[in-house]
Amino acid sequence: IDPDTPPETLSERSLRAVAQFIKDGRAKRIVVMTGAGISTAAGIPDFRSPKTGLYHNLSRFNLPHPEAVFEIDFFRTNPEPFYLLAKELYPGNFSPTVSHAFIALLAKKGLLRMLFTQNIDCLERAAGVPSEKIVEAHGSFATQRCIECRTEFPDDLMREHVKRGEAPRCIRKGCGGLVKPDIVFFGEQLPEAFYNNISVPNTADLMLVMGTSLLVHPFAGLPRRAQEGVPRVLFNLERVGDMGSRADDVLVLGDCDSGIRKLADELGWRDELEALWRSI
Ligand code: CNA
Repeated sequence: IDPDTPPETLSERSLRAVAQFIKDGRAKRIVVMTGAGISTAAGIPDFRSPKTGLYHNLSRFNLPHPEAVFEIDFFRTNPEPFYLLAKELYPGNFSPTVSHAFIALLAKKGLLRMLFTQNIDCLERAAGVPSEKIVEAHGSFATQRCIECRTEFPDDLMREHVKRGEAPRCIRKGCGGLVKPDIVFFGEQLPEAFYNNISVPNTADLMLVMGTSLLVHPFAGLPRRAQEGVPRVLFNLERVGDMGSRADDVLVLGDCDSGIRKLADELGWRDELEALWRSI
């Protein structure tokens, strides 16, 4: 889009105009979409960032290709790389970022319609976003089950195995199948909650897209569901997907915590945000 194209809804394509839109009470059904980029500041590597991303660092596992660690067929015969990774990523080892806290603040103010996250680190919950407002599109480490007979596996035993970097086996007598956290591997169905809520973005009055490469489908299709004229704001190191192609898109390129703090400043919420973040 020509950067000179005037927006339909915002007064201008800027963070200040987005803040004014919220302050005017015109954004009451905010839909947020997040990816690994909102957790890198917490110390969790993302997938694709050069040098620091997981794909880059998986080379030490001798995988046929980096994505194999999240492929069910590879896992069946070789679960160790996944469990070594799980040991690093396991919830409890990391604290939410100020970007996570901002989403919790939106919920507290009654402005969050829904958060769709691709992350499996549970940091949104840890930040205080109510669970009924979260769609964990790629599942999470919160529960786990046998990949053969689907029998659930106890949380405490799982924690012990992950701590040791060992793959647990099914507890059902005679099964012995491998146990995997309920995170979505390549080629697996997304959770029902994703499909049950897939129309929610169509009803958003403001969309915030944060820290995602928008490369993994079907999640990557969600921002396109916003109605024409609904402002969409991207907080990311780089431009992704079709963000920036609509007249009311605002691109906030850089690290998302800085972008979020700028928005909080424009909203006059900065002190409240920092206090909430500190209290987590
Ligand atoms: P990705 O493909 O690795 O993309 C991350 C995006 O975030 C890239 O566009 C980066 O440029 C950007 N980015 C990185 N750091 C920052 C930052 N500080 N501020 C702003 N932008 C930043 O990750 P996606 O989430 O898009 O890919 C989907 C995969 C990644 C999902 O299936 C996740 O389960 C999976 N994943 C999750 C985690 C986690 O739970 N924290 C970690 C690694 C991978």
